[in-house]
Amino acid sequence: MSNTTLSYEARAAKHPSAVASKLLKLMAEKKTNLCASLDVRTTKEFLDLLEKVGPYIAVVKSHIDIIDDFTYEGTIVPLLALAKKHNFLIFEDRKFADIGSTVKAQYSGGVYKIAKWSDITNAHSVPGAGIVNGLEEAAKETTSEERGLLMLAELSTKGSLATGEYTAKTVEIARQNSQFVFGFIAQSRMPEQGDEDWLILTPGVGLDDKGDGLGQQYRTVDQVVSTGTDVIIVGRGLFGKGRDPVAESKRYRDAGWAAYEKRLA
Ligand code: BMP
Repeated sequence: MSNTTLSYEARAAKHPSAVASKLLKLMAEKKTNLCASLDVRTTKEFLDLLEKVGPYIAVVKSHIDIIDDFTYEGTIVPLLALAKKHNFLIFEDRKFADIGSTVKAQYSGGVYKIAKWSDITNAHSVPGAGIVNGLEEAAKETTSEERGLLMLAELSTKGSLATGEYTAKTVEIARQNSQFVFGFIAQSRMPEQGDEDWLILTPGVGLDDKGDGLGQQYRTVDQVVSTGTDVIIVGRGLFGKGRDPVAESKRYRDAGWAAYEKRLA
């Protein structure tokens, strides 16, 4: 049976990655496959939005380096408290892309210390498999908490170069460490061998817009879930100009859940 027709609970029970298992369980319990991408410029906007959408999401995705007034105490400590209160995972969308030794330092150190607080992060495959090893070492040396990595196999943007051979090679890299790497940022299902169960998290999801004038391309919730997406990533569709984040996060949660149930049936 293909993973897309298995329930999140069934996949949680057999997944080799502890982070993936936790996420699948959480989605089943909370009945949501929504990841909110909150790309805002201040800690206050970020936390206020998160307090509103928290009950409806499985994951929050951050770009922590665009927050002007970032501090560990002021931004991360309350973020961790909200994650506990509303039961969601944290995904820092860092898109690492350097040699293993450099990403190791970038993931654990600097101002942001991402490995310390983010359950999930992601990486480009362009440097080859060393990037995964560097990140995994950093996670192990930084924390005893479970950490997971997503590889960027495809992008949502117009003219993306991550296609064909590049995407196929990205899956091969993931395969070399399929515990730490538990899935992909992608627009479609990736090939699975044996017991493999890649989680597919898909950005470029919007119910009202087609694009943003800067290369972003939106597909609907039904389109992405029916083609294999496990988690929908929605940003401006939730909190863009004139939008009510509570109403929109309920709307995307309901659409995401209905599409998932349709896929199971
Ligand atoms: P929005 O829904 O507002 O367009 O935001 C999409 C989010 O997903 C952004 O944070 C962007 O960095 C991220 N993203 C994307 O849009 N396409 C990709 O292929 C990969 C991404 O991480």
